[in-house]
Amino acid sequence: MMFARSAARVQARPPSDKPQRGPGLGRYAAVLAMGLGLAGLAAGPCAAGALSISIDTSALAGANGRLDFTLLDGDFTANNSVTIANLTTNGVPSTAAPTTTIDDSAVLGQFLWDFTVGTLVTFDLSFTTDFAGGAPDRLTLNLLDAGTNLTLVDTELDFLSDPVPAQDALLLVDLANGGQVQVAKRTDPPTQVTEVPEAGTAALAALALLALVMTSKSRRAQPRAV
Ligand SMILES: [Ca+2]
Ligand SMILES: [Ca+2]
Repeated sequence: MMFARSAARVQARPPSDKPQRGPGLGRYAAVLAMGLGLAGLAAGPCAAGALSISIDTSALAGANGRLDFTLLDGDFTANNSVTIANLTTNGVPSTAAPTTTIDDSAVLGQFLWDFTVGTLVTFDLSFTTDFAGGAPDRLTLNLLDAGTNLTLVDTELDFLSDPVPAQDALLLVDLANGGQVQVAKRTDPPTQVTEVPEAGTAALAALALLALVMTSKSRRAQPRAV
């Protein structure tokens, strides 16, 4: 009969004016959203030091091209590397491009890849972003004429007076603070460079958005105290 008395005491309690709020989905969603948001902020604009790039080379189709990935040391410390992976084109490559890592241990790291230009080039970059002070190390991507080594594209990314100079770059990545990325916006002939969000970063953002939506719905569904 102990159970019966306990049940009676519970029933005898006056009902609370305040709605009873359990842990609920909303609280977990809020914690998840906060965690994902903080993770995203900590990762910075180039989360995990990785990029996927596509270049529309339609205006140069048929040219004898050379992609020039150059990593120049800016902080006088051997502390960074860049890996180029999944480099493909619908043109005619001179060789299948292997996954290649260049570094700044000899001041300049360089990877050249020749191909008959088609309409599209795509590749993935991953890189470290150590910075010892002074000028950041800089990755520069140029599209050159393989016969003359002169640029095939005039771009606005001309920084000849920078500590680590660049000219007519299609892409620049300064290896500090998570990676400062610049893609060419004004190109002649038109050569659109598109930075595709890294898959992991996009998934993180989608999860954070989903968690925020769940939080909002949960709060709307809860009864309001009067
Ligand atoms: Ca360096
Ligand atoms: Ca220029």
